[in-house]
Amino acid sequence: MRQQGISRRCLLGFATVAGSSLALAGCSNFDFLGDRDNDVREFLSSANGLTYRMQRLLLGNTWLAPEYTEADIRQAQRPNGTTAVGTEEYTRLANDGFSAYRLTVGGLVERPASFSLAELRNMPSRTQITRHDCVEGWSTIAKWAGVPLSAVLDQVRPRPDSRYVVFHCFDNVQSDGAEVQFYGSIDLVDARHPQTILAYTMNDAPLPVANGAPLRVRVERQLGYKMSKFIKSIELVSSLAEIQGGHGGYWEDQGYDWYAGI
Ligand SMILES: Nc1nc2c(c(=O)[nH]1)N[C@H]1C(S)=C(S)[C@@H](COP(=O)(O)O)O[C@H]1N2
Ligand SMILES: [Mo]
Repeated sequence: MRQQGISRRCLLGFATVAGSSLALAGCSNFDFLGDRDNDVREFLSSANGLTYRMQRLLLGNTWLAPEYTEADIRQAQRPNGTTAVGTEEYTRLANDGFSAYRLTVGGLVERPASFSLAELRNMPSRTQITRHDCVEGWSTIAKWAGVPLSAVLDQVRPRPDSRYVVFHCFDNVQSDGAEVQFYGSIDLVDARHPQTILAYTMNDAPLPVANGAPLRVRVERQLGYKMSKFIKSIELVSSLAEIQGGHGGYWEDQGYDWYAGI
């Protein structure tokens, strides 16, 4: 009975604070989150966490982003963020048409593996014409083809304790006056979503360098900054707290929301 009382109070508390940034402190119902992963608990109690939970609650996990037709492609995909990578490592790979490129996938997986572009192209593929929304306020429609991220995950078998997919990228970017490697992350729900692909073509041509060659992720239910370009490796993790600034991505470390649902 006592337990029930607490849970009703917490539910009321939850309804009252929904939409604000008040913490869900003191609710024993949510303590399981603290036991498993402290930063997740902290995240879920933030305003961004509420948006994320509400969207997942109201819309479910399986809805598809709108897809368009060839006729809707009215202009080229506008390159944004990093559009060229000057490192020696990347230049060497690019000069050789990325024939020596290998995507390494590791972290909390049963079978760490690496894949050449040819191997990725021989896996199942998905083509989709979708709208890219940048947080800066512009949108473009483009056609993307690539291997579903879920197919890659099936090969490496994420361990039960993994929660997030982290993309480590080839480009270096400025953060507080220092040079850091661009990175991003999504959860396993988005990672396994049918429209989440590792794209290697754009508008029927090999992915241009400006748009993230040789491989960039498409996460169609979120904003452009969540779609890491120039992917070098993928890491499965249980927590984002130990990676760079601890907020799950370069843009997130600069203050952007981790969940950028559209
Ligand atoms: N590695 C990397 N990925 C990135 C960025 C970046 O600077 N570096 N910019 C992001 C932003 S803000 C946007 S809008 C899209 C731009 O993709 P596009 O160049 O294909 O338009 O890439 C995202 N992914
Ligand atoms: Mo963006």
